[in-house]
Amino acid sequence: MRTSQPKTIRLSEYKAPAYLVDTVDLRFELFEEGARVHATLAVRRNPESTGAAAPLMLDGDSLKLEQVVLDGKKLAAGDDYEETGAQLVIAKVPARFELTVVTWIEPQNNTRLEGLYKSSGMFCTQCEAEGFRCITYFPDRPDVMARYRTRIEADKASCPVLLSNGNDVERGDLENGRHFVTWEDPFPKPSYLFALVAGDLVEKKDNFTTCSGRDIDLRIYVEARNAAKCEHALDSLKRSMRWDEEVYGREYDLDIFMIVAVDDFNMGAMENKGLNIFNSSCVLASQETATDLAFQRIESIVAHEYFHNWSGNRVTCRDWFQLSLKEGFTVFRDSAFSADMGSPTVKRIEDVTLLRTAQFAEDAGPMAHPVRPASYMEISNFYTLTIYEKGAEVVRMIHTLLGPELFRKGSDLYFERHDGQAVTTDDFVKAMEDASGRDLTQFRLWYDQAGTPVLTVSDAYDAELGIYRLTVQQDIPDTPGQTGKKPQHIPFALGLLGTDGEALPLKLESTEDAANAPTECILELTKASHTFEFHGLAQKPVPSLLRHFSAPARVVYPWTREQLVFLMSHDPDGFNRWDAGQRLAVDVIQSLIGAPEDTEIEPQLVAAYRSLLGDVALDQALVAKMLQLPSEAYLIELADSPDVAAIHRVRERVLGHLAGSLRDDLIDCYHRNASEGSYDLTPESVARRSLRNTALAWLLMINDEAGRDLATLQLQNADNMTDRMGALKALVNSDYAEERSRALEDFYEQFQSDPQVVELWFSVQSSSDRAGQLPQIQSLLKHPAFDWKNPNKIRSVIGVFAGQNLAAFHSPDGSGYGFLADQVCRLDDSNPQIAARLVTPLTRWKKFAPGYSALMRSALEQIRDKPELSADLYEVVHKSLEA
Ligand code: B3K
Ligand code: ZN
Repeated sequence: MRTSQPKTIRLSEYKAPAYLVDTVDLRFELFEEGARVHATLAVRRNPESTGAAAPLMLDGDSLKLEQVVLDGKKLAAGDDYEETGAQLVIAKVPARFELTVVTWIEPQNNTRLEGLYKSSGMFCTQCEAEGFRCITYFPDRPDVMARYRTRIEADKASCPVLLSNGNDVERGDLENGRHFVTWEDPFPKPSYLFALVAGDLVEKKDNFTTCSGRDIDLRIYVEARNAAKCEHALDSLKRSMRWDEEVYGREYDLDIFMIVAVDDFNMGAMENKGLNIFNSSCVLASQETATDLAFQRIESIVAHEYFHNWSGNRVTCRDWFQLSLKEGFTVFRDSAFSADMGSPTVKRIEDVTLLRTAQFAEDAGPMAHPVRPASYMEISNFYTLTIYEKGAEVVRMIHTLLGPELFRKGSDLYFERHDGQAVTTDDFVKAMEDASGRDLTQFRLWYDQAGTPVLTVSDAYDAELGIYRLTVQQDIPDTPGQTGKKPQHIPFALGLLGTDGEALPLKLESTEDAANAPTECILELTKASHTFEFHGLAQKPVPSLLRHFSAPARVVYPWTREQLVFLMSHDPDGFNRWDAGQRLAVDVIQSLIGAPEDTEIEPQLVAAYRSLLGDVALDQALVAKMLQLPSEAYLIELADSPDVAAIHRVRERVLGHLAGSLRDDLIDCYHRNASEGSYDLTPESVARRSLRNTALAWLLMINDEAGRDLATLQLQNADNMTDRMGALKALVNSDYAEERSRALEDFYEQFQSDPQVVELWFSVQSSSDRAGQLPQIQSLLKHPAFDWKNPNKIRSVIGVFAGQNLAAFHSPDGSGYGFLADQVCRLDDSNPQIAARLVTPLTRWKKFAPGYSALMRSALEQIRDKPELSADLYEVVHKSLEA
């Protein structure tokens, strides 16, 4: 804890480690009152590091040092070594030596959930990014890769299961009812991939035969009460393993792959070598307790962590500035996997929605940073949407530019060339260049320049010559510390539609044969402005721009509403159909903000939604997505100086108007999509449930009585959590106050013993402007199921309130901001990572209309003035106030 400014770490100051560690021998003695860690390291001077005989400097955090032994000789504090704050410094060491460090730690008191801690009675670890230093003194940086051998000793009754990375090589009983297991990981790894778990867990087993015929043991470890919730994760794991073999040629390398579910976890999951640790909510699922969304999320997170075994573990990051090397690439991989498992268009819509709503906002805010940042104070703050989602888009653009075959050649070369190494994003791009022969010099700017490019498109049609000219201008906005940016290399996918909706041939040369011309092309933008000419067109076409969202950019083009309605029903690119619908809705909503209350709502919008609701020929998963109005968060992101209350009011008015006008269509849609047969997760069934729950939500928006009865019935009869939640949400967001309270009470009564369902129950309330006003949020914090030590509970009440219940959070009296500031300050003392995440909505203060921004700023100042601010919170709060 500190009040002074934390040190800034810069990429430009990177130095190779002075010492390397070949092997790490760990012995953990686990007790109720703490743990003793014996670490023996085989260390040698790094031949590649400059400067002779530098002192040995090891990182440490919250450790009680008991002993230091160098080559068998016990060292003396002060004389031989010094403990200076966060480091253990040994001034004189030989070129090669063995060092043993004994430390005492207290996992039971570790509320930060970094290093070794306890969750529901079990010991577990989280070492990325810098948690290993909370276990022992160590050169805790990813470019120090060592082979680990880990012996765990604990009480046999309370900790029958003892796990670490690799293969178990020895086990046995000890005195006093204790036992031990020794694990050996043959693959050198950075310390952030170390993991240990010890507790009373049940094992769910399965197996997988790899492409070369090796048998792999798959195991999921959970508390006994969750034994029936592992099947989906195991199936997802097997699908991921097969997919990575087929699509990337990557085979699993150890004989055993383990997943452990942990209730208290700061994020989703962690890819520790051979021993992935998961937040329970990202792995456990059953039809009765998990929604379709949760099932999909689990599949993608299981895949993500598994894919890290190659993109992250076998080839890792040289330093934390390269984080997107593993995260961007792995998100790209898991996203392609999910697309292959379900509907690619729907997956793309989901990814782009997240990117445009949240990453674009980050990229336009005070914490904006490039995919490869140049500096940080606290690395935990850089596990961002930019590193993950924009990073994935950058890899996706390389895939688009190279095409699938050359991209695969590039990834093969990357894995082969760098196996066992800690490398940079530049090494990744270089492998892509070398394998494809393409020059990606300018493309590399995507890694270094922050900010979302704006593509302004204008066009003109020359009827006489039959030429359509399209001009695309790119501008990259200034971001903190970066101005005057260079044009980037942008793949811009495009199609042109004729009046009857036909896809027109794209002839970039007048001599080209129309019959051979493609109907979609990728234009490569490299200059500030380009004009493209399309020949042989008998009429002015309607352009379909940036198809599939081929680059993470904003497109500005003066579409008419008629053109958007046309694209909604004719664009062959499903993604752009959806996007046209979003643009139409955004345009309608924006034009109503500030207009008189009785201004007519665009009839074309109602007509478009009516035809969507009745369109049974179109992919129903796409229809379900197209029916969702743009979220308040997205409308806020798009606005300059947004007035949140006005946006909320208008959006509700439009929704109410649509629901009122389409009432009978909604009832039809509801019945048409009634559940059929037994529950399954095919895209068709998921779409069916989504459509029917959307219909219900809309009907209850207008307090329709038939809708209320349908919801009540659905809540009683549902055989799955998606339908149950759909009905509960609809009721909670209606004006039927009595039904709302009863539904919430009954639901809690039924599911109170299941933490994941209770988290859903909290979120339904905290996201609702009916059930989640501030006094109700305050009382949720006092609810017996709320737990200040559990990040999921904190997120489902405080995080959801500030991130999704926007009208209430941005209450004009500033009470929502004050509330968030209080909770952030409170949490900073126990869990700084969570505190620094939760504060995000306040950091965007500058964007909002003046009344809001002044109050947001003062809430941030309240946090800034808290005595003893963590480095995590210090960085976010100061950077936001000073940007
Ligand atoms: N690599 C982890 C994230 C660790 C976050 C540390 N603060 C999960 C993932 O991206 O797979
Ligand atoms: Zn990851």
